[in-house]
Amino acid sequence: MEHTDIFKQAMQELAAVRTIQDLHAFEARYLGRKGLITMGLKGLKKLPPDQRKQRAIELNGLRKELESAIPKREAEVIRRQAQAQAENEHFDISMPGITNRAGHAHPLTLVQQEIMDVFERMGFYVMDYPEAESDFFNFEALNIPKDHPARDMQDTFFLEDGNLLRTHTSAGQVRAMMELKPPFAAIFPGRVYRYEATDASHDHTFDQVEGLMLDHRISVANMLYYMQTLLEAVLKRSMTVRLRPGYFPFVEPGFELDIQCMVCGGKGCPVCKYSGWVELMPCGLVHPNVIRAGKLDPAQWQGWAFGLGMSRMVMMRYEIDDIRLLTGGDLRFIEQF
Ligand code: FA5
Repeated sequence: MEHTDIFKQAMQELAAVRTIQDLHAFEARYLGRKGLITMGLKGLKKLPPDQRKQRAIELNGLRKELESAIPKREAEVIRRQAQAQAENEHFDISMPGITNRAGHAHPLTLVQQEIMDVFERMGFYVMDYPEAESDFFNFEALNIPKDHPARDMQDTFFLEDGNLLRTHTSAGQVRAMMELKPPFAAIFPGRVYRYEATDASHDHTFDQVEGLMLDHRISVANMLYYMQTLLEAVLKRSMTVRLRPGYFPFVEPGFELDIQCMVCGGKGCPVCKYSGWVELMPCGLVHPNVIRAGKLDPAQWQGWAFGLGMSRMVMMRYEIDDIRLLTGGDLRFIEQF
Protein backbone atom coordinates (compact mmCIF):
# COMPACT_ATOMS: atom_id res chain seq x y z
CA MET A 1 0.00 0.00 0.00
CA GLU A 2 1.11 3.46 -0.78
CA HIS A 3 1.13 4.90 2.74
CA THR A 4 3.10 1.96 4.08
CA ASP A 5 5.50 2.39 1.21
CA ILE A 6 6.08 6.05 1.94
CA PHE A 7 6.60 5.33 5.65
CA LYS A 8 9.05 2.50 4.97
CA GLN A 9 10.84 4.46 2.31
CA ALA A 10 11.24 7.46 4.62
CA MET A 11 12.66 5.31 7.42
CA GLN A 12 15.09 3.56 5.09
CA GLU A 13 16.30 6.85 3.66
CA LEU A 14 16.73 8.31 7.14
CA ALA A 15 18.78 5.32 8.26
CA ALA A 16 21.03 5.72 5.18
CA VAL A 17 21.80 9.38 5.85
CA ARG A 18 25.53 9.82 6.69
CA THR A 19 26.10 13.55 6.68
CA ILE A 20 24.38 16.65 8.03
CA GLN A 21 23.93 17.98 4.47
CA ASP A 22 22.13 14.78 3.45
CA LEU A 23 19.96 15.01 6.57
CA HIS A 24 18.91 18.56 5.70
CA ALA A 25 18.05 17.46 2.15
CA PHE A 26 16.02 14.57 3.56
CA GLU A 27 14.13 16.86 5.89
CA ALA A 28 13.28 19.22 3.03
CA ARG A 29 12.16 16.31 0.86
CA TYR A 30 9.56 15.16 3.41
CA LEU A 31 8.73 18.09 5.67
CA GLY A 32 9.62 21.10 3.48
CA ARG A 33 7.04 23.46 2.04
CA LYS A 34 7.03 21.44 -1.18
CA GLY A 35 7.83 18.18 0.63
CA LEU A 36 6.01 14.90 0.17
CA ILE A 37 3.99 15.15 3.41
CA THR A 38 2.99 18.80 2.96
CA MET A 39 1.98 18.26 -0.65
CA GLY A 40 0.20 15.02 0.29
CA LEU A 41 -1.91 16.82 2.90
CA LYS A 42 -2.72 19.59 0.45
CA GLY A 43 -3.83 17.00 -2.14
CA LEU A 44 -6.23 15.24 0.26
CA LYS A 45 -9.26 16.91 -1.28
CA LYS A 46 -8.53 15.26 -4.61
CA LEU A 47 -8.92 11.81 -3.03
CA PRO A 48 -12.23 9.99 -2.91
CA PRO A 49 -13.93 10.94 0.44
CA ASP A 50 -13.65 7.45 1.91
CA GLN A 51 -9.83 7.45 1.60
CA ARG A 52 -9.21 10.96 2.87
CA LYS A 53 -9.33 10.31 6.60
CA GLN A 54 -7.10 7.29 6.51
CA ARG A 55 -4.57 9.09 4.33
CA ALA A 56 -4.56 12.13 6.62
CA ILE A 57 -3.85 9.91 9.64
CA GLU A 58 -0.96 8.22 7.84
CA LEU A 59 0.65 11.43 6.67
CA ASN A 60 0.28 13.17 10.04
CA GLY A 61 1.61 10.07 11.76
CA LEU A 62 4.61 10.04 9.48
CA ARG A 63 5.22 13.75 10.13
CA LYS A 64 5.15 13.25 13.89
CA GLU A 65 7.48 10.31 13.59
CA LEU A 66 9.95 12.24 11.46
CA GLU A 67 9.86 15.30 13.70
CA SER A 68 11.18 13.23 16.56
CA ALA A 69 13.40 10.90 14.50
CA ILE A 70 15.30 13.62 12.60
CA PRO A 71 16.88 15.34 15.67
CA LYS A 72 17.91 11.94 17.03
CA ARG A 73 19.49 11.05 13.71
CA GLU A 74 21.22 14.42 13.61
CA ALA A 75 22.86 13.81 16.98
CA GLU A 76 23.94 10.39 15.81
CA VAL A 77 25.44 11.73 12.55
CA ILE A 78 27.39 14.40 14.42
CA ARG A 79 28.71 11.86 16.91
CA ARG A 80 29.84 9.51 14.14
CA GLN A 81 31.49 12.30 12.17
CA ALA A 82 33.46 13.41 15.24
CA GLN A 83 34.45 9.84 15.96
CA ALA A 84 35.63 9.28 12.37
CA GLN A 85 37.65 12.51 12.51
CA ALA A 86 39.26 11.53 15.80
CA GLU A 87 40.19 8.11 14.41
CA ASN A 88 41.85 9.65 11.36
CA GLU A 89 43.91 12.14 13.36
CA HIS A 90 47.30 11.08 14.68
CA PHE A 91 48.89 12.67 17.68
CA ASP A 92 52.53 11.75 17.97
CA ILE A 93 53.68 12.75 21.42
CA SER A 94 57.31 12.11 20.46
CA MET A 95 57.27 14.91 17.83
CA PRO A 96 59.38 17.95 18.82
CA GLY A 97 57.23 20.99 19.65
CA ILE A 98 57.30 24.41 18.00
CA THR A 99 59.55 26.63 20.10
CA ASN A 100 59.33 30.41 20.22
CA ARG A 101 62.57 32.16 19.47
CA ALA A 102 63.31 34.65 22.22
CA GLY A 103 64.70 38.00 21.10
CA HIS A 104 67.49 39.87 22.86
CA ALA A 105 68.96 43.33 23.04
CA HIS A 106 71.14 44.63 20.19
CA PRO A 107 74.84 45.12 21.13
CA LEU A 108 74.41 48.88 20.73
CA THR A 109 71.54 48.77 23.22
CA LEU A 110 73.55 46.60 25.62
CA VAL A 111 76.48 49.01 25.68
CA GLN A 112 74.22 52.07 25.84
CA GLN A 113 72.44 50.55 28.82
CA GLU A 114 75.76 49.97 30.60
CA ILE A 115 76.87 53.53 29.94
CA MET A 116 73.58 54.88 31.24
CA ASP A 117 73.86 52.72 34.37
CA VAL A 118 77.37 53.98 35.12
CA PHE A 119 76.48 57.64 34.66
CA GLU A 120 73.15 57.48 36.42
CA ARG A 121 74.95 56.07 39.44
CA MET A 122 77.21 59.13 39.37
CA GLY A 123 74.18 61.42 39.38
CA PHE A 124 74.02 62.23 35.67
CA TYR A 125 70.70 63.00 34.03
CA VAL A 126 69.90 61.05 30.80
CA MET A 127 68.35 63.35 28.21
CA ASP A 128 66.45 62.50 25.04
CA TYR A 129 65.87 64.94 22.19
CA PRO A 130 64.88 64.98 18.49
CA GLU A 131 66.78 63.24 15.68
CA ALA A 132 65.28 65.70 13.19
CA GLU A 133 66.89 68.86 14.47
CA SER A 134 67.09 72.53 13.56
CA ASP A 135 70.19 74.09 12.05
CA PHE A 136 70.31 76.26 15.14
CA PHE A 137 70.90 73.49 17.69
CA ASN A 138 73.03 71.30 15.43
CA PHE A 139 75.35 74.07 14.18
CA GLU A 140 74.64 77.69 14.92
CA ALA A 141 74.31 77.44 18.71
CA LEU A 142 77.55 75.43 18.70
CA ASN A 143 79.54 78.36 17.41
CA ILE A 144 79.32 77.14 13.80
CA PRO A 145 77.71 79.97 11.78
CA LYS A 146 76.30 79.32 8.28
CA ASP A 147 79.44 80.11 6.30
CA HIS A 148 81.86 78.53 8.79
CA PRO A 149 84.30 76.06 7.19
CA ALA A 150 83.72 73.67 10.13
CA ARG A 151 80.37 72.79 8.53
CA ASP A 152 82.35 70.73 6.04
CA MET A 153 83.60 68.50 8.89
CA GLN A 154 80.20 66.83 8.95
CA ASP A 155 78.27 66.26 5.72
CA THR A 156 74.63 66.71 6.44
CA PHE A 157 71.29 65.22 5.37
CA PHE A 158 68.98 68.23 5.04
CA LEU A 159 65.23 67.74 5.29
CA GLU A 160 62.67 69.41 3.04
CA ASP A 161 61.19 71.38 5.94
CA GLY A 162 64.53 73.17 6.52
CA ASN A 163 65.56 70.95 9.43
CA LEU A 164 68.27 68.31 9.26
CA LEU A 165 69.12 64.90 10.66
CA ARG A 166 71.38 65.66 13.62
CA THR A 167 74.99 65.02 12.65
CA HIS A 168 76.18 64.67 16.24
CA THR A 169 74.79 64.38 19.75
CA SER A 170 76.40 67.75 20.50
CA ALA A 171 73.14 69.09 19.03
CA GLY A 172 71.69 68.44 22.50
CA GLN A 173 74.18 70.67 24.36
CA VAL A 174 72.33 73.97 24.15
CA ARG A 175 68.96 72.24 24.56
CA ALA A 176 70.32 70.77 27.81
CA MET A 177 71.50 74.20 29.00
CA MET A 178 68.07 75.65 28.31
CA GLU A 179 66.09 72.77 29.79
CA LEU A 180 68.16 71.58 32.74
CA LYS A 181 69.61 74.84 34.08
CA PRO A 182 73.07 74.58 35.67
CA PRO A 183 74.68 73.21 37.65
CA PHE A 184 73.92 69.88 35.98
CA ALA A 185 75.59 66.77 34.62
CA ALA A 186 73.94 64.92 31.75
CA ILE A 187 74.54 62.36 29.06
CA PHE A 188 72.52 62.11 25.89
CA PRO A 189 72.89 58.94 23.86
CA GLY A 190 71.47 58.92 20.36
CA ARG A 191 71.60 58.02 16.72
CA VAL A 192 73.24 60.46 14.37
CA TYR A 193 73.42 60.70 10.57
CA ARG A 194 76.05 61.88 8.10
CA TYR A 195 76.07 61.98 4.34
CA GLU A 196 79.31 60.03 4.17
CA ALA A 197 80.92 57.22 2.21
CA THR A 198 81.11 54.12 4.39
CA ASP A 199 84.06 51.89 5.27
CA ALA A 200 85.01 49.50 8.07
CA SER A 201 84.93 52.26 10.71
CA HIS A 202 82.56 54.84 9.14
CA ASP A 203 78.85 54.51 8.62
CA HIS A 204 76.24 57.08 7.53
CA THR A 205 74.08 56.08 10.52
CA PHE A 206 75.81 55.55 13.85
CA ASP A 207 75.42 56.16 17.55
CA GLN A 208 77.12 58.61 19.86
CA VAL A 209 76.84 59.49 23.53
CA GLU A 210 77.33 63.09 24.55
CA GLY A 211 78.48 63.94 28.05
CA LEU A 212 78.05 67.46 29.38
CA MET A 213 78.69 68.96 32.78
CA LEU A 214 78.13 72.60 33.69
CA ASP A 215 79.21 74.09 36.98
CA HIS A 216 81.24 76.89 38.49
CA ARG A 217 84.69 75.32 38.63
CA ILE A 218 85.20 72.82 35.85
CA SER A 219 88.59 71.56 34.70
CA VAL A 220 90.10 69.20 32.14
CA ALA A 221 91.16 66.90 34.99
CA ASN A 222 87.55 66.69 36.05
CA MET A 223 86.49 65.73 32.51
CA LEU A 224 89.24 63.09 32.17
CA TYR A 225 88.07 61.40 35.36
CA TYR A 226 84.60 60.81 33.95
CA MET A 227 85.91 59.68 30.57
CA GLN A 228 88.25 57.19 32.21
CA THR A 229 85.41 55.86 34.39
CA LEU A 230 83.30 55.37 31.28
CA LEU A 231 86.01 53.50 29.37
CA GLU A 232 86.87 51.19 32.24
CA ALA A 233 83.23 50.39 32.96
CA VAL A 234 82.35 49.46 29.41
CA LEU A 235 85.51 47.94 27.99
CA LYS A 236 86.19 45.93 31.17
CA ARG A 237 89.89 45.49 30.49
CA SER A 238 93.05 47.52 30.46
CA MET A 239 93.48 49.68 27.39
CA THR A 240 95.92 52.18 26.01
CA VAL A 241 94.58 55.65 25.23
CA ARG A 242 96.16 58.85 24.00
CA LEU A 243 94.99 62.43 24.26
CA ARG A 244 95.97 64.94 21.61
CA PRO A 245 94.80 68.42 20.65
CA GLY A 246 91.71 68.51 18.48
CA TYR A 247 89.72 71.31 16.91
CA PHE A 248 85.97 71.69 17.34
CA PRO A 249 84.41 75.17 17.23
CA PHE A 250 82.29 74.43 20.31
CA VAL A 251 85.14 73.61 22.71
CA GLU A 252 88.28 75.43 23.79
CA PRO A 253 90.64 73.76 24.41
CA GLY A 254 89.58 70.71 22.40
CA PHE A 255 91.05 67.22 22.44
CA GLU A 256 90.84 63.95 20.61
CA LEU A 257 90.89 60.82 22.73
CA ASP A 258 92.06 57.81 20.74
CA ILE A 259 92.12 54.22 21.88
CA GLN A 260 94.59 51.60 20.77
CA CYS A 261 92.70 49.44 18.27
CA MET A 262 91.30 46.41 20.09
CA VAL A 263 90.43 44.60 16.89
CA CYS A 264 94.10 44.20 15.88
CA GLY A 265 95.77 45.01 19.23
CA GLY A 266 97.45 48.06 17.67
CA LYS A 267 99.17 46.14 14.86
CA GLY A 268 97.11 47.78 12.11
CA CYS A 269 93.90 46.70 10.35
CA PRO A 270 91.13 48.20 8.18
CA VAL A 271 89.26 49.39 11.32
CA CYS A 272 92.14 51.65 12.45
CA LYS A 273 93.24 52.28 8.88
CA TYR A 274 96.52 50.53 9.71
CA SER A 275 97.42 53.25 12.25
CA GLY A 276 96.88 51.15 15.37
CA TRP A 277 94.63 53.92 16.85
CA VAL A 278 90.90 54.57 16.71
CA GLU A 279 89.34 58.00 17.26
CA LEU A 280 86.83 57.35 19.98
CA MET A 281 85.90 60.28 22.15
CA PRO A 282 86.63 63.91 21.26
CA CYS A 283 86.15 66.31 24.12
CA GLY A 284 86.97 69.71 25.54
CA LEU A 285 85.87 72.61 27.67
CA VAL A 286 82.66 74.21 26.45
CA HIS A 287 83.29 77.36 24.37
CA PRO A 288 81.95 80.59 25.96
CA ASN A 289 79.88 81.30 22.83
CA VAL A 290 78.00 78.02 23.34
CA ILE A 291 77.29 78.92 26.96
CA ARG A 292 75.98 82.27 25.74
CA ALA A 293 73.75 80.50 23.18
CA GLY A 294 72.29 78.59 26.15
CA LYS A 295 71.38 81.98 27.62
CA LEU A 296 73.94 81.63 30.42
CA ASP A 297 76.83 83.81 31.53
CA PRO A 298 80.24 82.26 30.69
CA ALA A 299 81.82 84.30 33.47
CA GLN A 300 79.74 82.27 35.91
CA TRP A 301 79.44 78.90 34.27
CA GLN A 302 82.01 76.60 32.74
CA GLY A 303 81.60 73.15 31.34
CA TRP A 304 83.19 70.14 29.77
CA ALA A 305 81.74 68.01 26.98
CA PHE A 306 82.68 64.79 25.25
CA GLY A 307 81.18 63.05 22.21
CA LEU A 308 81.74 59.30 22.43
CA GLY A 309 81.60 57.33 19.17
CA MET A 310 79.44 54.61 20.70
CA SER A 311 79.29 52.44 17.58
CA ARG A 312 83.08 52.33 17.61
CA MET A 313 83.05 51.62 21.33
CA VAL A 314 80.84 48.59 20.62
CA MET A 315 83.33 47.50 17.93
CA MET A 316 86.21 47.71 20.42
CA ARG A 317 84.27 45.95 23.15
CA TYR A 318 83.26 42.97 21.01
CA GLU A 319 86.15 43.10 18.50
CA ILE A 320 83.84 43.68 15.53
CA ASP A 321 85.84 44.36 12.39
CA ASP A 322 83.22 46.25 10.36
CA ILE A 323 80.91 48.96 11.72
CA ARG A 324 78.32 48.30 9.00
CA LEU A 325 77.47 44.98 10.63
CA LEU A 326 75.83 46.89 13.48
CA THR A 327 72.98 48.34 11.44
CA GLY A 328 73.10 45.88 8.52
CA GLY A 329 70.22 43.79 9.81
CA ASP A 330 71.98 40.44 9.30
CA LEU A 331 70.52 38.19 11.97
CA ARG A 332 73.43 35.72 11.75
CA PHE A 333 75.59 38.52 13.15
CA ILE A 334 73.15 39.97 15.67
CA GLU A 335 72.24 36.57 17.13
CA GLN A 336 75.81 36.12 18.39
CA PHE A 337 75.33 38.62 21.23
C1 FA5 B 1 81.79 65.12 16.91
O1 FA5 B 1 80.78 64.58 16.44
C2 FA5 B 1 81.71 66.09 18.02
N1 FA5 B 1 80.36 66.45 18.23
C3 FA5 B 1 82.32 65.47 19.25
C4 FA5 B 1 82.58 66.39 20.39
C5 FA5 B 1 81.65 66.47 21.42
C6 FA5 B 1 83.74 67.16 20.46
C7 FA5 B 1 81.88 67.32 22.47
C8 FA5 B 1 83.98 67.99 21.51
C9 FA5 B 1 83.04 68.06 22.54
P1 FA5 B 1 83.43 63.68 15.46
O2 FA5 B 1 82.86 64.05 14.14
O3 FA5 B 1 84.87 63.49 15.52
O4 FA5 B 1 83.01 64.79 16.54
O5 FA5 B 1 82.71 62.37 15.95
C10 FA5 B 1 82.87 61.90 17.26
C11 FA5 B 1 83.14 60.42 17.27
O6 FA5 B 1 82.08 59.76 16.57
C12 FA5 B 1 84.39 60.02 16.53
O7 FA5 B 1 85.53 60.05 17.37
C13 FA5 B 1 84.08 58.61 16.13
O8 FA5 B 1 84.32 57.71 17.18
C14 FA5 B 1 82.62 58.67 15.87
N2 FA5 B 1 82.33 58.85 14.41
C15 FA5 B 1 82.48 59.95 13.66
N3 FA5 B 1 82.11 59.72 12.39
C16 FA5 B 1 81.71 58.45 12.34
C17 FA5 B 1 81.18 57.61 11.31
N4 FA5 B 1 80.96 58.04 10.09
N5 FA5 B 1 80.87 56.34 11.63
C18 FA5 B 1 81.04 55.90 12.90
N6 FA5 B 1 81.52 56.61 13.91
C19 FA5 B 1 81.84 57.89 13.63
